[in-house]
Amino acid sequence: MSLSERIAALEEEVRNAAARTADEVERFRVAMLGRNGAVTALFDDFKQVAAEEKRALGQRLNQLKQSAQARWEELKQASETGAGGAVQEGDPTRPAAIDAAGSLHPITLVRQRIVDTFARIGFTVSQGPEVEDDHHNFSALNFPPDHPARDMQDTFFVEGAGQYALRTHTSSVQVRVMEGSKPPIRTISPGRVYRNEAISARAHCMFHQVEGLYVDKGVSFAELKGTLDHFVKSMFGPDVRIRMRPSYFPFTEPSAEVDMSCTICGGPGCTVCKHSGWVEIMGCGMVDPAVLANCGIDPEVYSGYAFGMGVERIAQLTYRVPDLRLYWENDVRFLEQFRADAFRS
Ligand code: 2NM
Repeated sequence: MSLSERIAALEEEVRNAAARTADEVERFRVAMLGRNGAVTALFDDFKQVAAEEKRALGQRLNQLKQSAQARWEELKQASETGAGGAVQEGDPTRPAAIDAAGSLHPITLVRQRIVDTFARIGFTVSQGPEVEDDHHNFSALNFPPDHPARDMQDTFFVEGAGQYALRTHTSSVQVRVMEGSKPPIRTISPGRVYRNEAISARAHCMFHQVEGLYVDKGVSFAELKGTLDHFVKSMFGPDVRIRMRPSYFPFTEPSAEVDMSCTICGGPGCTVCKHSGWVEIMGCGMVDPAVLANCGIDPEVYSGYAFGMGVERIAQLTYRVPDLRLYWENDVRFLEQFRADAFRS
């Protein structure tokens, strides 16, 4: 390689030189400008150059030495200030990564799916206050004056405002709908509810409900069952079945608990269904005629069904959430697992 070519090669090397640490900067200096460095070696060889070439090559050689020194200063400064200007990785003009973008909460996602399922079959959506009076939360719903749910132990009462409490269910919204409109009424009320309970893996003092109500002439228990069967299949798939067990609520007669076949084990039994093959998902029943009358609807003319479910419970079965406390701890390792569902249209 001629001296001219070796100068060109070193010019290129100096231009592209990178060094992150002080050690690397020093290695660059030694390799180029040290006593046995590449630039120094060229000065030795320069002595051999023919007289007529000396002027042009000498100039280039001096420039090379100057740019190697300048580059060394640059690298040294960058490594000291941590500016990193010496090392260029990737394209600095590319758009910022959006890895840290948030998404919808699993309770929001599941509540939307529940609401959409009922909206598609003609249910409207009703909302009401979270601070309720005794009439809408208890009395109109047929709770006797001495019912344990009215106890301080179970309900958060608003201090200094005796009859007001945080609603314990969204049935209070449905009382408002029945009082304010005429049948046919077909509505669901999603929302937050509050109960004075110790927080555990299975219970929280605040949770979300979706309650449903259908009032018209001739509404039957068979329609209730068919609607809930459709709902469960649309949420969990066509192979899921439901069953009903007799139960009791103050505001419905007859009343039932609804179980669905366990989606975790598919029947044979697991810890989620406690080896029964069935998991409880909601309560329901025919609206008690006394409740209809309390809300200004003639029970001789109309009948109705109602149901209520906990959104946390439905989400738990959808996503296999092992502990209800996970919903409100805001640990991103939990929350980020729902990103794919949140951005699915
Ligand atoms: C449930 C279970 C059974 C219910 C009753 C009413 C109303 F306002 F019509 F009386 N709304 N929701 C109801 C019935 C709620 O939740 C477990």
